[in-house]
Amino acid sequence: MIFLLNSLDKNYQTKIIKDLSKIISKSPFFTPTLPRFNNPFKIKISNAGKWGWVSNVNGYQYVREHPITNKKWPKIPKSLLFLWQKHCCKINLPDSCLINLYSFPNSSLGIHQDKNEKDLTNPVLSISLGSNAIFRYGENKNKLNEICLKSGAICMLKGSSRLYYHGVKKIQKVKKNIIDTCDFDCFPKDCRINITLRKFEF
Ligand code: MD6
Ligand code: FE
Repeated sequence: MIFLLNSLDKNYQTKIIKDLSKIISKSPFFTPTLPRFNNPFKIKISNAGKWGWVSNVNGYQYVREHPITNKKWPKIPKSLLFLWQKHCCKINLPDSCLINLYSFPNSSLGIHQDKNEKDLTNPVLSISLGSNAIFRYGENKNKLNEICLKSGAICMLKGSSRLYYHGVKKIQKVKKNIIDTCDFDCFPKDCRINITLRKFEF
């Protein structure tokens, strides 16, 4: 797993948060549920791009439409496509952008692998914004490393780390949360947002 801590400056983070607010105005956050017993995740999600990741009683899936509005997902903003081109690939662009919302204080995300994509040789790129995440990752489920992902951090699953296990143990409030500074009603106070860019189709 590759970590680029402090990768994005405040201006760039602000631009992304503004672009996200436009996505959320058309495609509101919703609570996914776990496949087996249908119990809710401790985060909310939304998507942009041709394919949006969802989870419900039927399993994990990539779908073309928002499950509540039944509308197509908004386009992935240029600010995010540019980061993919810079760090992953100039030619093949992502067709899926998952937006995870962690509302302080008790959001978390279980240990998982990202393996619902058709071609697992394509990388996954993630961007962290707002509150800190205590992020756990590793090749082996029982031997995980821990790192603090702050606002502006980029991380990537690529090459030999593509199928690493990972999850968010907890969220830590920060003194100055850049999302609060931006003052958009769609984002709760002290939240963390994580964006993951992927190529779902071949
Ligand atoms: C999160 N991230 O940071 C959850 N997946 O909130 C992920 O699940 C993730 O950070 C694939 C690649 C990078 C990630
Ligand atoms: Fe993941």
